[in-house]
Amino acid sequence: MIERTFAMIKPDSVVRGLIGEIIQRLERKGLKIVGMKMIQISEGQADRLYEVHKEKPFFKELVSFIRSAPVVVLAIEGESAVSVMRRIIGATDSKEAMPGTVRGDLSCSKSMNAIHASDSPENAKRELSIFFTESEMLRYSRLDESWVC
Ligand SMILES: Nc1nc2c(ncn2[C@@H]2O[C@H](COP(=O)(O)OP(=O)(O)O)[C@@H](O)[C@H]2O)c(=O)[nH]1
Ligand SMILES: [Mg+2]
Repeated sequence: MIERTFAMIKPDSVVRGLIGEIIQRLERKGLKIVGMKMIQISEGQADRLYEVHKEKPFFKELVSFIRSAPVVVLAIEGESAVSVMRRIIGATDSKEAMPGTVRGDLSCSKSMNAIHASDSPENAKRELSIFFTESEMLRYSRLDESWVC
């Protein structure tokens, strides 16, 4: 099923110059970028994105890290996009993330772990709505679209 998901290239990747490398991996897999912007995320947006972690001891650190430099927010569309993106990004902890995944290849720690991606279709919808209006998610066809299934 064609799904939409939310992803965010985190500040550690932005300041290391890895935006292109990460986007390239998603594009090559056949995922379609339907929305993309580079932003400084507000405290309100960070709170909403990470609301499930509000009670965690690392919450404050997480919000301050995510606001420490710009991020790139992405709306991504594709066959089973939610689970495919989670597999591409890899495990949360850089030490456990498999080689070949974004985090396995590029991330340095459990907190500075390169990229975020929604973990369920429900969260994808909720997270997309924090950063994109419906009209900011664009419609177009990729030439290889019919090959991705
Ligand atoms: N500082 C700190 N940040 C953490 C820790 N665990 C998770 N995080 C951060 O919080 C984000 C959200 O955690 P989680 O939903 O469990 O992982 P994800 O869905 O794989 O990104 C992670 O991607 C990390 O950036 C921790 O123990 N310490
Ligand atoms: Mg998560």
